[in-house]
Order: sequence, then structure tokens, then C-alpha cells
Amino acid sequence: MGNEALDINGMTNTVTTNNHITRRGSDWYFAVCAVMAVSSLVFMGLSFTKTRSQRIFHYITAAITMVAAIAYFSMGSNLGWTAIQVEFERSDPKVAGNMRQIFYVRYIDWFITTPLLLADLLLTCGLPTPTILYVILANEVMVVTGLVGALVKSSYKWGKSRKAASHVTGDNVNAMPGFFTFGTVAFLFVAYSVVIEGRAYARILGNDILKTYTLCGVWTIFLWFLYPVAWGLSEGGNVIASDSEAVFYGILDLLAKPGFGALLLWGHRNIEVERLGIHIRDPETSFSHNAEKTPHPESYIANVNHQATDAVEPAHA
Ligand code: RET
Repeated sequence: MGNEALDINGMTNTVTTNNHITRRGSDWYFAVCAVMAVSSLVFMGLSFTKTRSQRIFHYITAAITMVAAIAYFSMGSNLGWTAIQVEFERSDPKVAGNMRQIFYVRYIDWFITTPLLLADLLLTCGLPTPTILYVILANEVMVVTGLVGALVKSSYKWGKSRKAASHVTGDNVNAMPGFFTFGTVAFLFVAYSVVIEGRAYARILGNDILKTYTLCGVWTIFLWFLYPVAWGLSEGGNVIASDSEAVFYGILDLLAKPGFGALLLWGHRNIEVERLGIHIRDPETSFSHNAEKTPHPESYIANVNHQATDAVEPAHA
């Protein structure tokens, strides 16, 4: 009984892996890298179909695939990993090694891109900014606990739901939460906010916005539920080989980043960002001769411009 944390987790770590990707895994990672890079160019190109003040969703979406391209370049190069002793040793030769290759760079990618995905989604439904930031914070808790869980070698990966005999001391250890459990709780909060709160807000903004939001939201949450499954089979449970892990996460990432981005930008093609409460000042369109053609009545600068014109008019008269 008592605090056994130091005994269970021990004081040894090392960085040689005997349970890792092969040439085929590396090829696949590079292939996904290429798709991410091309998608970024396409999203950036599409941004030119909109005026500058309407491009925010293109910028966010291109940033997501750009960061992913670099992460996939890193994994294809067999970099950004460490070796962690597996909690469950397997007899299957594909996962037999006791030191599994863990790509921590994957989580650095998620740490940057999942908040951007949530920004894309939650700006679409008009959720107030503090709420968006809070959902993003919960999301970061999810990513970081996923990373820490992946880097842990003991049962602290998951947490325990009932008393079990400790293999270190033979004592009974109490149920305790672990990193996967923390991550799952944080994720459930994110999923609730997207599915329930986000939809309620989107409904207020109009049918076309609700339709786009629902499609992208359902797509996202469905795919996001599969990430903990991939984690449980790979970094968590050491059930599938590193090459299969690459394919599982790779397909999910292709659908959740370029796939999601395409759906979202298509959905936004006829939605002006002002309807979502987003007002971006662009002095070029407000001050230039275009101002007459594209009036922007709610813009501060357009107002100032207007007042200034009014003010000088009497002098000309
Ligand atoms: C972890 C493990 C802890 C429990 C949960 C997880 C969920 C991860 C998710 C990741 C989504 C990543 C995306 C990346 C692409 O951009 C961290 C695996 C719930 C949902 C969408």
C-alpha cells in the first residue's frame, strides 16, 4: 500500500528501438507528407478566390496541412521518435521487440494543428471566443496527456479501475487514473462542445451555416474518436506493428486535415465571415477607390474614412 510511484516507474530509460517502422512505413510517411504539402498549396491558391478580409478559413486550413507536411517529413525520415519499453510484451513477431518506437513528433503536430482545426470549426458556428479558447485548452490537455501516456512504460499509461496486485511489492494497489483516462475526459468535453453547444449556436446563424457546421462537426468527431483507438493499439497496447500504426494514423490524418479542409472551405464558399461575427479590417479595401464598390459599413476604418470625407466636404463646398 501507499505511494509506489517510484518503484513502479523505475529509474531506467533508453533510446534504442527493436520494434519500429520499416522501409515501407517510411515510404508511406513520405507519401502522406506529399499529399499534405500539395493540399497546402491548393488551399493557399483557393484563398485568392476571396477578398483578403474573407480568407481566414483558407489561412487556418493551409496552416494545418503545412505543419502536418513537416511532421510527416520528420517521420518519413525516421526522426522525432524515442524508444519506450512496452507495457505488454507480445509473441507476434511484428511487435515482439520490447522497446517500441514512439514518434513524439506526432504529438507536437497535434498540439499545433488540433487547435487550428477547432478554430476552423468553432469560428464557423459563432461560439463566443472565451468558450472557443476553453475548448482549445481542454484539447491541449488531451494531446499532452496522450504524449505523456505514450512515453510512459507502466500501467500509468492508462490508469486502473480496480484494485490489483502490484508486481513490484505484491501489495494491492488502489484504482488510480492514468494519462489515457485524463485525455479521454478532456476529449469528451471537446466532443460535447462541438456536437451540442456548437450546433445550438450554428442553428441561430442560419440554415446554410448549420448545414456546413454539422457536416464538418460530425466528420471531425467521428474521426477523432478513432485516434484513441489507434493509440490503444499502438503506443498504448503494442498490438499492431509500427508500420500499421503509420497507416492507421496516416489515413485518419488525411481525412481529418485535407479531407476536413476541403469540406469546410467548400461549405464556406457562399458564407461571408461577417455573418459569423468576424470583422477583419482591411485598409486597402476601405481606403482605396474600391471602397465605393465594396462598402463595409461595420468596419471602424470605413467609418472613420466616411467621417473624414464628411468633415472635409464643407470646405470644398
Ligand atoms: C489520445 C490519447 C488519450 C486519449 C485521447 C486521445 C485523442 C486524440 C485525438 C487526436 C486527434 C488528432 C488529430 C490530428 C490531426 O490533425 C491523445 C490519442 C482521447 C482525438 C485530429
